[in-house]
Amino acid sequence: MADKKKETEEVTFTPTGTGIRTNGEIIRSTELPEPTDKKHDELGLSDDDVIDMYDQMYLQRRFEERAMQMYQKGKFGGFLHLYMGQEAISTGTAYALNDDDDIITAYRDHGWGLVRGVSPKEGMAELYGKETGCSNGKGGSMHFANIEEHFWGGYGIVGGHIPLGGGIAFANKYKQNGRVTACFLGDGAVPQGALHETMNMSQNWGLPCIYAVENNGYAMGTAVHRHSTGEIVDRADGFDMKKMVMNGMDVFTVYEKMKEIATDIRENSQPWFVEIRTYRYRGHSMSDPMKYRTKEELEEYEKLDPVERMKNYLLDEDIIDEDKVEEIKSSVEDTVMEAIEFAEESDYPEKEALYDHMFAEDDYPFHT
Ligand SMILES: Cc1ncc(C[n+]2csc(CCOP(=O)(O)OP(=O)(O)O)c2C)c(N)n1
Repeated sequence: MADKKKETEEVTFTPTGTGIRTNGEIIRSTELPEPTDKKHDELGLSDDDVIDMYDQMYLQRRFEERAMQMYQKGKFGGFLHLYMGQEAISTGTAYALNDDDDIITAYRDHGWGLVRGVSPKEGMAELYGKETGCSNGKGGSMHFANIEEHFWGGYGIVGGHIPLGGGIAFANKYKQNGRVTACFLGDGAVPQGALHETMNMSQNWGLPCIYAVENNGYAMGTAVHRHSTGEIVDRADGFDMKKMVMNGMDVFTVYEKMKEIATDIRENSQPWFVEIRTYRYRGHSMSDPMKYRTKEELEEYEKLDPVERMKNYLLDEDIIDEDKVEEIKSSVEDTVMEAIEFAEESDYPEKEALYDHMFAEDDYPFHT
């Protein structure tokens, strides 16, 4: 008779990386590296630049806070993945790259759209499914895009856009136009084969691409340490790719490091793999009760809020005063409220427009 299987005494697949230790210490889902100690002028940024960066970060935050309210009021439906907490990454990157460098990301894309020229009106209308939206109301939250400004959009299939990012980088190299592609993905996309296949060919062909993971601690409700083994950034080693980990709660850090990486890519035409550690304040989408993390953990990260951090920097350095902060906030609020009005007054797309922009060929066989 076969030996009875030995019972396991210890359950080894419980969540790690979240919770509170018995000594009261909070275990963060993601440990943040130190931010840069450089001031804005040492990074080559003017006072106007940093005011503008704050304005942009606050716009991203307020746009989503209002979008969330409108969703809760039932003004629109579908998915709504909020980027709140991660605004330093979109803002720092967009300011570090050239305007014609290409950016592509997954479905948590509102901040990326706004920083790459999707107007709040076009963004809000897209959430509402209206024809005036940036994707004519047919994409919604997951499909913000602005190809004129080299933002190739949000994609809903986890990892599905990564080969597209590699393809854009391939095209740029082929055309020798000096452009860098920044392909952003969530930590949940790291174990996807598409990333590894793309990294392999990118290193082989020396593609000018940054593969940047926004490690916000969770993939839906699964803590990063439960879905990925080892350090994410070390995935680069298997491909002999250059790598870096950075603090994504500080916009100056993202700006500084992304600029250095883009310069290196332009000089050497070699890809980079980057892990940007951050935190998402809201649930995965709107129906997520967030039971997988403690409120203490959330509060820890709220103390590091990137938008507040930027505001405090501007005040501490006497770049702006409290009155100016209020002026910026109220102007952003007006812009967002106008966007809501615009979205509500816009029309839904016509039925006949259903297949427009879906296929490259006008007479694609399924059109009938
Ligand atoms: C191929 C595929 N598998 C599963 C899903 C369902 N899904 C949607 S989002 C998500 C989690 C992704 O998390 P992460 O990449 O960390 O991004 P985040 O939501 O944290 O920004 C999953 C599993 C999907 N959209 N596509």
